[in-house]
Amino acid sequence: MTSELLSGNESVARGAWEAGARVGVGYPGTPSTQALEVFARMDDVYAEWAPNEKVALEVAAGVSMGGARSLVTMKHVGVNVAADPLLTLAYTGVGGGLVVFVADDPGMHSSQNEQDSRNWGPFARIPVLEPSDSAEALAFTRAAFELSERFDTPVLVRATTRISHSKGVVELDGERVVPESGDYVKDACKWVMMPAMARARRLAVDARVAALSSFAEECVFNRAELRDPSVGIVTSGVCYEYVREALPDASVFKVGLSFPLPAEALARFADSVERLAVVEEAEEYLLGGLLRLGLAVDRIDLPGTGELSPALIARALGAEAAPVRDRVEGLPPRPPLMCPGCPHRGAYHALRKAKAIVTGDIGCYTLGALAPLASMDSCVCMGAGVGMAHGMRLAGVGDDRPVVAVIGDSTFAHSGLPALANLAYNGSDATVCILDNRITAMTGHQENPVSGCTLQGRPTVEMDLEGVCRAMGVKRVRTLDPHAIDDAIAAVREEVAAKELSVIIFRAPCALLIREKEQPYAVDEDTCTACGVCISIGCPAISRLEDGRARIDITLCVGCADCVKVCRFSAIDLTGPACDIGGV
Ligand SMILES: Cc1ncc(C[n+]2csc(CCOP(=O)(O)OP(=O)(O)O)c2C)c(N)n1
Repeated sequence: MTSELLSGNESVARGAWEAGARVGVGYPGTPSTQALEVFARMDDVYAEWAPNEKVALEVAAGVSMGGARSLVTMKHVGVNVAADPLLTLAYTGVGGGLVVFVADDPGMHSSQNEQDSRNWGPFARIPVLEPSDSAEALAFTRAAFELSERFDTPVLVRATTRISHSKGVVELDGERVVPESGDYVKDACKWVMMPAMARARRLAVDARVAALSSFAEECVFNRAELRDPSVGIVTSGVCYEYVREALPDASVFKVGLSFPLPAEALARFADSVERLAVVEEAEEYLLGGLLRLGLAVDRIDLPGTGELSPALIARALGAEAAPVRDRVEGLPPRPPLMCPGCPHRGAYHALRKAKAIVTGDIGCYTLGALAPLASMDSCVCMGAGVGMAHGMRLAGVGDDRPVVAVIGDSTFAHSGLPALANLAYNGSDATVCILDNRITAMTGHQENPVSGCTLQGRPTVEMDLEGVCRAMGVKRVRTLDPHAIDDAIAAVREEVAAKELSVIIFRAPCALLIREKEQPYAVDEDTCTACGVCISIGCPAISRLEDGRARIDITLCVGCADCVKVCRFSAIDLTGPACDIGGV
């Protein structure tokens, strides 16, 4: 028997592979991304990045209708995007097994909100499996495909950051078994969801939930662990591990199938303990479920947002908390910043010069909201900035200061396309800047429709962004290199003055795609006037000395020369030899 240390994401990939999934499709999003990247490298599978989660799920739905098994991956907010097909696929059911892996982010380490994907279970009426460690991530994912076919339903496997990113020992003795995929059989009553058929399928959904509820009672993924009867804790996911660490003697009901909940097994557990409590992160999903079952739950004082820890749980239940290692004091803060050489910096400098109100979006360029650039005014969800620029103009904003949307290339392909179509269709006069760095940088360099390469490394077409914008009816479309800072400033000024919809495509590769580091720059201390302009572009390689003059750290400088171009006193010049920073 071989065992390996695997992360939860790697285990999900392995579970899908063992279950014979032939296709994996998803859209990147921390903490889920690695699951599909790992799956894509496995033997005998096909995997692709879709431009967004809705398309990913629809591709998988086609695979399923065609009789084969497929894995879909996304982060929690991705399910919002995929919700339209998901809620109706709950009606159609599946052909080949269809498993959606979703990773939530309690504490919002890398997300704009903290929603709990377990709620899709009762909302869509589909089963939700919730692993507590890597070994379960493998086993639950593999089992999810069987459940999907047995109950004719998509199945959600829900992880959180700690499950996705922590490693645990996993036995790798499972073989890959690819089920025979049957021929596609035309069946309009199952696959064509128009009202007459949907009404009938709606009843099938209820029958399925009833069958799943009976199954939940004997499902081995739900487990009552009876120890000290004075307290019984109902928990799931990573919180199970925390509870075991904080209160090793407590009785625990470990929920593995989070929807539907096993009503009778939970009632028996409640009867066997004196005090019933629930431990879960950032949501009251289990608590709500238990209260709806009529169980008397003792509400304990845990934070309603963010991640839990064994210490927090011990304290809330009046137990002795094991000593925890505190943060190391005195470390310098490390605010998130765009990398040295990042092409987004030039675009923001130009926008700031134009005093633009910037409706923003999600990607590395969201960091433009932070000091010293402080040049982005909103960030809601992927694609939102383009529509919001139009809305700001409708509200009458922008007569004295221009309204400009910024959006990255991956985000433009994800959900910027329909938003820009709206601006063209409805005659908006906003300016949209597409920050095209050729890659989905924020989530770790995933390929996307502009990159010219697929997830499995095949060369492919690059989306013609200029052509797409023109085809939508945008007449003013121009492309420039954001490192040409004076041109960028001039272009932004001209386009915002045009009083007509315009698109500026700022195109330069992500600094981390460039393997060769250019010769670094240095500040001439005698010429520097301490004006602070180079500091204001927010390059991590530039810092301010005590007397206000600037200093460049040559180990960080990649020689992009953005600072040289903004310095009005010619105080920055080349220094030292070019050096190789190695691969990225
Ligand atoms: C619906 C949704 N899916 C996925 C994500 C995760 N995510 C955040 S930004 C981003 C894309 C960033 O790429 P791009 O727009 O090219 O900008 P870059 O980071 O390269 O500057 C992704 C996938 C998200 N926040 N929301």
